[in-house]
Amino acid sequence: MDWHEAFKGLSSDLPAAAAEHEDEERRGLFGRLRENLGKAGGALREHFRTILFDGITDDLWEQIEEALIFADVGVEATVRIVEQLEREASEQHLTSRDELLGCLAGIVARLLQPDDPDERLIDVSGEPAVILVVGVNGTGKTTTIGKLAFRLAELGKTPLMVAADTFRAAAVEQLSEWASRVGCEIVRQAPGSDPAAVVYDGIAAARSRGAGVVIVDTAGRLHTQVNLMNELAKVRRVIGKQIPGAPHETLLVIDATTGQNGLRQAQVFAEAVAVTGVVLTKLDGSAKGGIVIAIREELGIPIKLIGVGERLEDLRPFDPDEFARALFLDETPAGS
Ligand SMILES: Nc1nc2c(ncn2[C@@H]2O[C@H](COP(=O)(O)OP(=O)(O)OP(=O)(O)O)[C@@H](O)[C@H]2O)c(=O)[nH]1
Ligand SMILES: [Mg+2]
Repeated sequence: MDWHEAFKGLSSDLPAAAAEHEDEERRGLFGRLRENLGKAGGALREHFRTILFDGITDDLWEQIEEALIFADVGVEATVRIVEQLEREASEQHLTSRDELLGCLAGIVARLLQPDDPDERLIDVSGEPAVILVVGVNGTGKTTTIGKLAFRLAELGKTPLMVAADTFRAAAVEQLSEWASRVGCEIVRQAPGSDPAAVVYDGIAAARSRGAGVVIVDTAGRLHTQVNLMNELAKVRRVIGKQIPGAPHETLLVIDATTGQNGLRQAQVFAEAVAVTGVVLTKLDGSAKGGIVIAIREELGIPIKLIGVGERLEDLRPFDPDEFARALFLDETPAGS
């Protein structure tokens, strides 16, 4: 999936620079993505390598189950996936490792496919559109905002960042740095200010300056910190009062390396602030990647973006087929 297909509400005329970039990406960066994602899939693929695919036995299904649970897929989803695999393997008389893994990748890809294809788009059709970015400390919120603003600017939108993380001393500076790298505006106040007030200013500024997408950075908080979760709900209300229907997106950033804990975070954040999508970061690290399946299966929240590195370019729209292949298969994906 290309970047211009990742958003709802973009002008259909893609700026020339972006078109060129996407073309280059299709040719060159795909390999890099594969390489980065490959690390996420690596642990799981390695695990599969230790399984002896020596005929279809109960032992084989058990080992596949173990591998999926090891990869953070979650027990319920694992059981469903392996049942389906057993069914398809028997119907199609699959026996070899390649056939079974191919089938498994297909099952997982279908499972990750949203019922409505529009569901995984990021809605930037509002004027301005407001994207609220939330999550636990250190998951990659600020970095993701930098990367997202970069893509939006490239696609002809005018992003404006709002530094509503007034809590951590260096947070405003960190976001300002991203804003200057991207070349977009930022609205900020002194550290310690009320985040809701900064957001209020930010939206007013976006309106008066004609910025198309307001991206709001928030302080990291544990899902167990009730006061901070209430603060987030307040920020959300303030946004909604200024622009009915906003925030148009509330993106929850989850660090893929934290495994199943990400599921619990997603649950609590979704209850507090109506999360519209998940950004899964650090898939280039030691993550095992299966948490994507658990979040989708158990919470039904679409995964919208994945972070595969620390550079401006290292954010990708989530593509279920590509992801499933990277998790299970050694092959290079088609089209690269
Ligand atoms: N390898 C890798 N590192 C990432 C990715 N996304 C973010 N990081 C790194 O994770 C660290 C934390 O990122 P931040 O963007 O500051 O995270 P945050 O959620 O804003 O953190 P707080 O504001 O403190 O809650 C930084 O060192 C980032 O470079 C990713 O996709 N891959
Ligand atoms: Mg931050």
